[in-house]
Amino acid sequence: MKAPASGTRPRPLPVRPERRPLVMGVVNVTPDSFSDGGRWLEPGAAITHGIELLEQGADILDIGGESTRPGADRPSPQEELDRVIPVVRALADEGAAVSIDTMRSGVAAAALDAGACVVNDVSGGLADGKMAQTVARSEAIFVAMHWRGHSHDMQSRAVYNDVVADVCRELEQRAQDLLGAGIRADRLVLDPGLGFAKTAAQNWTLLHHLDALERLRQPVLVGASRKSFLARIAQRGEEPVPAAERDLATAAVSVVLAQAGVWGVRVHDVRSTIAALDVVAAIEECGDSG
Ligand code: PMM
Repeated sequence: MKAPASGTRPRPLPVRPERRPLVMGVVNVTPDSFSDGGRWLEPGAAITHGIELLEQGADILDIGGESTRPGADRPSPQEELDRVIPVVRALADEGAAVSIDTMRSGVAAAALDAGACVVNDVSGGLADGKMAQTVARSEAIFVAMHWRGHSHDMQSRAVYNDVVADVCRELEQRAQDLLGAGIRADRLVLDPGLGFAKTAAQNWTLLHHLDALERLRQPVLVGASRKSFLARIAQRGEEPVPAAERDLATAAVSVVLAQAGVWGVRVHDVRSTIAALDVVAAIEECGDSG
């Protein structure tokens, strides 16, 4: 008898552990992502990498086939499908909670069918008018990120009166539209979109005011990992710290995010963030025992 397609199996949704955020490990199946472009472009390499991240403690694997670094060109829909679907299917079949990082409803639908249980859309559904209904028809969690436009000109949109108030207002509007389109409130996660139409100073300001995001009353996911605003942390000399060497700074941000009570953190190096989150959990636990 033929095995059922992955998408027809019941898939438990990731639930935040009591003492730490969920850890979403990044698997970029792209030639050009800013921190790891090309390393996991072959499906076999991406699958092996995903399994390594699971072994390191990732709760969710976020599979993406389109680089969103400033100035990046978009792959065709078929190219994106060809990159991500074999990887989604293989990792879902391994039992992983798989997230598909896409702005295209067709890619989201194919990934859900292949076993994904989270749709992570950096445009929050704005780039494709069919995204909200596609996700609403499924049982999946939808991560809606704050977004002001595609990568080629997004940095010109980093203009705010008050970055915290403006991002919160725009995210709140997005949440209302998505809930109106049928996405369930208990399946909607919001993300401030660090680095997307934001300067380094604006990213730091958002991290300083995480309480404002928590007031939106939806779970919050934050992706700070290896982003260029971390390039000055631990810099010695003239050269900014290269992307692959920003994991300690990323883990420090994960601590701050955990202390703010976020739902999830999206990181490339799972090991260092898990160690950092274990420290936060151990301190909280000892508070309980007096
Ligand atoms: N950042 C990137 C890609 N996808 N998704 C969410 N929800 N939040 C983010 O901050 C985010 C994302 C860009 O980083 P990458 O190119 O290293 O994946």
